[in-house]
Amino acid sequence: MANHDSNPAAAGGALVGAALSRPLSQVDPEIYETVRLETDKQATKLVMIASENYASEAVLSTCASVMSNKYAEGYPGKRYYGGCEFVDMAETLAIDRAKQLFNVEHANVQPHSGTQANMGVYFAALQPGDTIIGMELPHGGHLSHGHKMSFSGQLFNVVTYGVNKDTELLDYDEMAAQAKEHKPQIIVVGASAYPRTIDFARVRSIADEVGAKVLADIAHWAGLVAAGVYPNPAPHADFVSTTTHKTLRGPRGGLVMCKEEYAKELDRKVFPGIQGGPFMHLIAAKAVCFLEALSDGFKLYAEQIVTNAKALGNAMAERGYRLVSDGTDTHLILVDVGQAGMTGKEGEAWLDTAGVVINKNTIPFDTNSPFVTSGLRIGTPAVTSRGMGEEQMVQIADWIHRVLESKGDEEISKQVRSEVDELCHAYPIYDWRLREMPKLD
Ligand code: DSN
Repeated sequence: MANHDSNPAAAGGALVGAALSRPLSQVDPEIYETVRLETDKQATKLVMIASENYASEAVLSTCASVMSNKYAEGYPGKRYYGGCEFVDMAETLAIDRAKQLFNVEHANVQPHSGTQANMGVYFAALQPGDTIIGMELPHGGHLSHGHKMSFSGQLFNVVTYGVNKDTELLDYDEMAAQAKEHKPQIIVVGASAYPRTIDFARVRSIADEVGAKVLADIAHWAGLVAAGVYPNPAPHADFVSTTTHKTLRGPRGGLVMCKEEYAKELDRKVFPGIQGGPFMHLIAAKAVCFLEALSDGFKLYAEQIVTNAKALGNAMAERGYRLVSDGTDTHLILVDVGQAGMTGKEGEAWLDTAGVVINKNTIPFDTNSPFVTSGLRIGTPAVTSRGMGEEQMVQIADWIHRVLESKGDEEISKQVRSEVDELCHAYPIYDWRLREMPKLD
């Protein structure tokens, strides 16, 4: 047994040994309080930001595990560090499960985020100055698909496509025309605020006509794809990228997949091209998430996400709101609140006070800036994780309507806030954490 009395550092009260086991509440009461407040908020408000979810306790506890301490630059069996035998096991499990889940030839589980997953693809398939085609941000696209503020818009020549003005559905004819004219090296398809399915076979044939590769970014739909309730682009795309924390309900992180022919180059570009040491705690947690997503229960969960989004959309439409593209096939609805005489910014703030957390979002051809917007993006992944169903979606639509119609009236917001609180208590999540996180004196 080690004799701590003989260790001058331990004897002097230095932060070593058992002193590293002090609880957060003692070590850093200020950060403890932020975690406690965030926990309380997530437990008692309706989280309806379409890109958020509640990861399982198994996923969260893996994120908080000692895997975080380990350096493992390289890939399983080919590391630049000793002592990698257990993280190798975890990463291999994550890779095998990702391949099974999305039916792909190759998976790299190391990207720290979705943007880094996309960066790995661009660097593997493009040279600076090459041309990419991506969806316009106000039409539902993503910054990393070529926005001028992102590296993707700065390093590459970017051409965009959008949705049809009348139908608000992806305009494949425009994509094809742009591809013919600009001869891109990659067509990027994927979106953060597009409520409909994408015809990946059609994108493939547009790409084939001009000799382009296809990158399908399924960050928003990954859980739905895994469960078979959204089309899988894998048979049609050269590369598939995603995050793991949205509908897939895993830890915060990225994942990138490809056909075998690109595997070596893609791996090289992820590490050492754009990243250093992989986050082994998150990779282990991704493995847990993929295992969960392979279960029959997850399929039922994903189906319910879409059923709930449809129910919410119908209930909003019945209350007079216009939905972009007239509905949804996915986990989110995009509500045109400009038509109802308010901005997205106002709606977001009013609803937050009433306990419904959503985000303002541009709608196609929006005349307001991204900081103001005419739309609200509302998603069902997190409330579905709480076990809520169609009945609760109608109730939520009613609350949203009451708050928006009253333009955030204080009394109505207070009333709705208390009703939201009651519903959240009836559908608890992480209540174990609330019990374990008492307010400090
Ligand atoms: N920021 C994410 C979203 O909310 O959709 C996309 O990366």
